[in-house]
Amino acid sequence: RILITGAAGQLGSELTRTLADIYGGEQVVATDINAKSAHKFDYCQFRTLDVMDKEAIASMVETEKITQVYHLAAMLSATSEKNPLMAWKLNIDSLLSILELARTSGLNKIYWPSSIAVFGPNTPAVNTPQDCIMDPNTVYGISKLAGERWCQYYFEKYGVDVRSIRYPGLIGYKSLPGGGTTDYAVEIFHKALADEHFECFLEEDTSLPMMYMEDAIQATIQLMQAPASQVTVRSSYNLGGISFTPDDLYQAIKVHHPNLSISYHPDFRQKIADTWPDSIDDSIAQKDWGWKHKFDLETMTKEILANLPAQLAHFK
Ligand code: VAH
Repeated sequence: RILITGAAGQLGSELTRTLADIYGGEQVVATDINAKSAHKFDYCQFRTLDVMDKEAIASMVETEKITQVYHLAAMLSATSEKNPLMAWKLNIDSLLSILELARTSGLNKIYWPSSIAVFGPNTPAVNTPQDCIMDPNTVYGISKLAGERWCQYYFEKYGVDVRSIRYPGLIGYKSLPGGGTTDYAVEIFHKALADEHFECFLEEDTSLPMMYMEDAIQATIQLMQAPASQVTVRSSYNLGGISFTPDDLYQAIKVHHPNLSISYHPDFRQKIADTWPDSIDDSIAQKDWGWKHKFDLETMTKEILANLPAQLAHFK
């Protein structure tokens, strides 16, 4: 059976649904620290779980007969800059608890998300390679880089089958914007539907690697279903999709919502975004497990604008 931590988060709320669709709701135990999230998971099992409580994780793995863990609970880049030591503890201590559990109690597969945030100011910014200089200077990026090293260590030293993807900025319509630097690209859609003015916290020409959530979910499933022999990267796979600037996204949305207006007010998140690449080389993921992204800026924009209105009712 599958345990998901941080199931109520941006990635979790969509990945949990896909895992339940594939394996059946009975096989999926969604967990989150926020008990109020329970209503979102009527299609599978839900339990509250604080990933900082390693005993609680261990006993849940035992009682629920868990064989795989998707460990998604984490603090994202912007929030982490406001709580550096808490972010480090949450992001790393919880990962180590789960890697240790996999080592000692034989969980047969672990998934853990990394991020393009592992790259830093001296990383080649265009078509960033799988292996290159990685000098993150954000708390989130430091924690994700350290996490990748721990994943590779537990695979090489103990044979733990842990797999990971360096996600670009993920954009979906099923969760509200959170503490991510790329969440401007979620927020703008909500403003477009309300025909409002969007105050963007990044500069208009800040190009970042981004991906529609459905592509990210498919990549995750493909990686987790690939035979172990095909998984040649045990730190974390580069994954590329589309790269765009806030102005590119604004123009793509404006085609459908001409009343949307925008102004640019860069804040502390601009400094985070400035250290991240413009585009990613994901040729190894393509070769190892047949990765291919489906959505481009136009098709993603259409898909979100078509589905967000009905979803808004769920956010009330
Ligand atoms: C963040 N959405 O902004 C996440 C992601 C590449 C960005 O890691 O923190």
